[in-house]
Amino acid sequence: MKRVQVIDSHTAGEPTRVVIAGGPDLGGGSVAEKLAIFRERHDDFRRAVLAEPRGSDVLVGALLIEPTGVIFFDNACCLGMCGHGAIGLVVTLAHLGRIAPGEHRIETAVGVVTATLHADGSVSIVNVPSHRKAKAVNTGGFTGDVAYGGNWFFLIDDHGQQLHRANVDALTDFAWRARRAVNAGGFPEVDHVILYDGARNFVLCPGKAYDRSPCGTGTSARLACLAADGRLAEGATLVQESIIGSEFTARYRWLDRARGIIEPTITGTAYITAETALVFDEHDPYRSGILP
Ligand code: PYC
Repeated sequence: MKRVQVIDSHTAGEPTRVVIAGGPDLGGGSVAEKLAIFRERHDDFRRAVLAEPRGSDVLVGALLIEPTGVIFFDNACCLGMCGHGAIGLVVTLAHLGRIAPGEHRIETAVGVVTATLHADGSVSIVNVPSHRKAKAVNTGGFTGDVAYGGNWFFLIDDHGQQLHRANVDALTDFAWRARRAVNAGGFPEVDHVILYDGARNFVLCPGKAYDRSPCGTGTSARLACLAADGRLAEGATLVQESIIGSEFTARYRWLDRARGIIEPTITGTAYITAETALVFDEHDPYRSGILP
């Protein structure tokens, strides 16, 4: 029987499963190079760790690349960056006694981010450079901005939907159709959709699960749009609320104002929920997860 050691946490309600031992050998090289090998040769591992019967669609995986690198993945694919997941990783490393309050460098597949573990347990992530690619894209009856914050997003303010938790089925259906429309409309890279109602958002992730947190990379993309439109000043605080009412705070600084590139900082809190070993029995027909 193979065993994989994991620590589960949630950040603002969104779960992260950090694989701390028993992951596949991805050789030497950068995290981006390791991600390419993970994607190509170890998709069964991604599924086995996250899919039913061991996991659920909501879980986001984080494969720890010692000492502080990480590959993020979800029920559908690998993610470039993950804001809530990075906060969960930092709290996990602190829980293991491997890091102390202060600043830490985390290498992700799309660049290095800087995490600060504060004395009160909250975590700030200085994310990868973020920008808006296209404003007011109108496609298939949906209008929104396309922006990058470590992942690609279609951000919609004008949608006529009720952003309440009781309405997640309808929101999921709407956002899924919006994703198809924006992909068909010339933005195949977009795999997340966000709907806004004031401070609150609804985020649909690539595998059709909705983000219980306000989404760190999505909030970074939002900051890039607000900055480009002059709707939020450099250094000012944005409070971003999720569909379940949890919050991140966020701010940005300009990296290149002429090109609309910002450096976002996202702050949130994570809590450990489990320390466990996943067991893979070679006789179990569903050891690699139930395929969709
Ligand atoms: O917090 O960046 C994030 C995120 C991406 C997908 C789920 N959460």
